[in-house]
Amino acid sequence: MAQLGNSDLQHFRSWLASKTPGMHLLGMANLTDFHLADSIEILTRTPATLDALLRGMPSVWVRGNEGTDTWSAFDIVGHLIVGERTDWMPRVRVILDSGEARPFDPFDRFAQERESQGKSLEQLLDAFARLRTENLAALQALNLQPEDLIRRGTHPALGVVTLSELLATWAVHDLTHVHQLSRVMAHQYREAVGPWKAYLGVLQCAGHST
Ligand code: NI
Repeated sequence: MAQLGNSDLQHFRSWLASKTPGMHLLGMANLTDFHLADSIEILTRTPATLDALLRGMPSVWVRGNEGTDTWSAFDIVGHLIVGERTDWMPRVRVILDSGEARPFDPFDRFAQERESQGKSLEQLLDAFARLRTENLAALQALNLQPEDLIRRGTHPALGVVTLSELLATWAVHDLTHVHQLSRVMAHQYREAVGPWKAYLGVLQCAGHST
């Protein structure tokens, strides 16, 4: 088979993209790896995922954490609520309104301790689902175009970021906390599994942030 030259390959890719809009072209590590619709598929499902996993569960699974100053499932849902209220869509708006000129407000990673106090897990799951629905409606209403996705903003610690990076991070932040939930819940049976602990990857999982 004849080797494709670089320009042939470029040509082939543009042809393919024109035939299959939104198709993920493997190996192109840039904006084309991000598709807003794909991210929205995750963002839409997370409230139902957490609801199915946690609603009505006994307190060992809801309130158990990994030790002093670590988060339980209850804390994680509270943290996701704070993100919906103060982080994701507010930062989208900062990028669209002010670009790099105005840095984002820092994310308060401890706000849920105050805000979740006195609430039930069920109330938090309901609040998360409602806020996520509202935020996704607001996101869709912006009708973002490809040229919007490369717009830039300023993260207070990370420096310049793009709108597509922010939106991709919103989805992967959900996955991070689904991962964390699995780990925190598994931790409650760290000893109960006895010698099988050695085979259970989730019990060896460490070294990443909450
Ligand atoms: Ni987080």
